[in-house]
Amino acid sequence: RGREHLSPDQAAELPDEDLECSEDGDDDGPAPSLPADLEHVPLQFERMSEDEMRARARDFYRVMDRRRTVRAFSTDPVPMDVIEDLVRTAGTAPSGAHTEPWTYVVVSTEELKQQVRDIVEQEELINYTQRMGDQWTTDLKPLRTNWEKAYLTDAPHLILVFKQQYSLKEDGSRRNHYYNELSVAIASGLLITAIHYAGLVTLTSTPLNCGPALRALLGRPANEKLTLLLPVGYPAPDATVPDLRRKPLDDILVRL
Ligand code: IYR
Repeated sequence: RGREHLSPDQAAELPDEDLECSEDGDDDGPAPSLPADLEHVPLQFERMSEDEMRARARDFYRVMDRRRTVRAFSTDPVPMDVIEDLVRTAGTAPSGAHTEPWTYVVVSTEELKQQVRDIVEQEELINYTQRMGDQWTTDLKPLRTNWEKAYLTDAPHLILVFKQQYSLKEDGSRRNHYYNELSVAIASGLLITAIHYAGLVTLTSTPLNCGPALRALLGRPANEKLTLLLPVGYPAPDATVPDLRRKPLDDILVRL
């Protein structure tokens, strides 16, 4: 009868027995990926005063407005337990149907960082000279980027962000990861925020055409696709950044 495609109004017109799920689990349609009897518990939430809210909103904006993308890294070490908390923060992001479709691969050894750099530079040389085209490379000129990626070996850690497009259930069937692209993008925003808040810097690099080679190098499965590569560390003492200005509020906010 395909009653799973009925609207609630149409379903309400059916006799009750037509709507009852059979209990035997044989032919009563798909089972949810989360437990069917998942408990709902009281929300832990404390309201703050409007004054406190205002102060915190302003303070956090001031903190985040100092974030800059940095391309020159110090080789100074950063403790791994700090990186672990940054990844924990990324893992607090909302995700489609709570599928948590992300894997964070942290590369911290000189050998592996060099291998990542070799793969990325080999592709970026082709990207800059052949794939990206005149307009794209011209648009990037003011930012002074090029195919050379010293930050990939200078930064103490590289976080490679993989999106899981699906996962495999125990019976081998695929579990759909709804909105995996958007979920990982939201989580990446949290990760970048956490890196900055912890007093470190990063660069949202998107190594074009490097996904399959890096996935193979790092031994990640076929359901995972590389979306971002974030070097994490301190800025080099002589690091510079382009003198960019952010759009004023009235250019990004529409009040209706
Ligand atoms: N992936 C290249 C190119 C690049 C593209 C954009 I759009 C940027 O904002 C910056 C760089 C690279 O990492 O150099």
